[in-house]
Amino acid sequence: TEANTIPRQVWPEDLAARYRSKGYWRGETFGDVLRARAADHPDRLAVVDADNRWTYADLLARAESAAGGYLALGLQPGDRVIVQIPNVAAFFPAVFGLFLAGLIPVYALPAHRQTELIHFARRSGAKAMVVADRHEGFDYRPLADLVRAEAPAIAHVVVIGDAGDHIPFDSLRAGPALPRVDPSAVAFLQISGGSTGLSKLIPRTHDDYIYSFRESARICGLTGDSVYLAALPVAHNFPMSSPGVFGTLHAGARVVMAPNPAPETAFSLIAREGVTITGVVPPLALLWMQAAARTPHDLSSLQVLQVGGAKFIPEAAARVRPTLGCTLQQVFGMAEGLVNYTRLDDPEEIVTGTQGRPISPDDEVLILDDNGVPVPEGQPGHLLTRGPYTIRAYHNDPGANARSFTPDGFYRTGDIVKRLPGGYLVVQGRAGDHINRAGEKISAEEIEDHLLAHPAVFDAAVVSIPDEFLGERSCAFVIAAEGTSPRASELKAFMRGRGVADFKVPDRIVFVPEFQTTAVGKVSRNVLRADLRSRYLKET
Ligand code: J2J
Repeated sequence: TEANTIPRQVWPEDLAARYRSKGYWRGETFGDVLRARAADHPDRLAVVDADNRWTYADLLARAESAAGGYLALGLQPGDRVIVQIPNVAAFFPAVFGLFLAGLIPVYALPAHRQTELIHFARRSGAKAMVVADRHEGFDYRPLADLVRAEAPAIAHVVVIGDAGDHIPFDSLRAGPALPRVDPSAVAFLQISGGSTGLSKLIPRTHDDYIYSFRESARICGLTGDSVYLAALPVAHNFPMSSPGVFGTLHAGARVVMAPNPAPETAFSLIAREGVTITGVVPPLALLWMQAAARTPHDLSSLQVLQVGGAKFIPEAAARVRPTLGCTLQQVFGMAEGLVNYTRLDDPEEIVTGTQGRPISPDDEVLILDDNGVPVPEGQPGHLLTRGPYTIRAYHNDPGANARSFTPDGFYRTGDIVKRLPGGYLVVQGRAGDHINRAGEKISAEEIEDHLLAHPAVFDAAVVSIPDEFLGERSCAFVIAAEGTSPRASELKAFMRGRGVADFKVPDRIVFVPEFQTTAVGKVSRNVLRADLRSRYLKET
């Protein structure tokens, strides 16, 4: 496919008919959801941040203005628009405006830098960007300029706040009628964690994604009185949809945007806004549990703490209720689709010892050995899945599609899991070669390629090493080019200078004289990485 084709996501006709007849896909768009909530209870608070408190009616009005304004710029329904917006209320009018106009957001993380953004721009054929002015000390406007210089198809940069030379978001005004939007069409492109090479683009439809967060909201017990704290960056699939901010708005409840997930910030918002539910990654859960002992803030409104994105060990899981006084919910999900939850009324050993069970009765889960044969219940194997909200293909990436999907449409998650009675899954590990650093997925290959671009690097291999706090850290083994002796700090600075998300810079760099392997002939990178890990990191 060409970068300029409109993203598609297609299920076989029989399955699509089944998902519709079961009521999973209801032919609703994001725009329909917002319009319905604004009609049901216009005056209820929808979104709160440090500067704004917007009702559902406010939110719809702002989104409609934005939608008209985007189209008046000359953008056409189906065009892709990169969105790089941190946790501020304006995220919602910005993206609902795109949805109402039939435009397709491509969600970048606030941590992404020009290397990642240029890749998203080229791969998606994006025509515009919507960014914040500054957030937490970083200015997103010069970054947008860098991206635009390398991806000239980006004709417009819209800025929330002080726009400088760009288009102020607040200047966008409703114009002629908005288009009809097809609920079975792709609504947005989400970014994959990236197991091999660069991040892939994940096309999610209105029908499939709305099903996933509507059902998530039900499983997580959301009502119109719930208050969800977005502590993680909302561009992540977990705080976006499990049930996340969209599940919260679907339930007609209130979203509170935390500018960062530090305990001081989160706890004061929990107390002030009466937050009932939030979601964090395991390292944050550990930090929060520690900080809760000394906080002056009243956390008693908090009913549910969701933990996901990386493995939460049972010992830590058991401490959630004693320290925070709320119910733990484990969440094991992926931006490609499948999401598992422990249920709020599950017994303690399920909640602390498993990563939950799928959302849908129509989530098909296969657990296979290395030869593709199903393993007996309770045995670990490769997790494959398909279902009413799991993608069948990445956008514009035939190579990744051939690797990541079986001919009958199962997604190869790369996770090693075992299944317990009742369909509960326990994550055992991973087959692929990414590093899960505090829930941020880092592709070893992508980092190796960055290091190899340095003239003093002859070869590089990146592996994960266990970390008590982060879960995993990244370690790069480097062979220096002949006659050079680079320092670790120099290579780290080099990577930062290339404009990549800071979490991708290796935590540790170990210089080795050679990559000696016992195998003969061409050695796969996986074997090489495993060998390096066992030779140099046994003691750590
Ligand atoms: C172990 N590994 C986990 C868990 C994800 C909800 C929650 C998380 C994500 C997410 C998400 C894990 N225990 N509880 O999209 O909607 C690892 C697995 C998985 C990969 C997906 C959601 N929860 N993981 O983390 O696309 O390896 O989504 O395949 O970022 O994270 O990463 P991502």
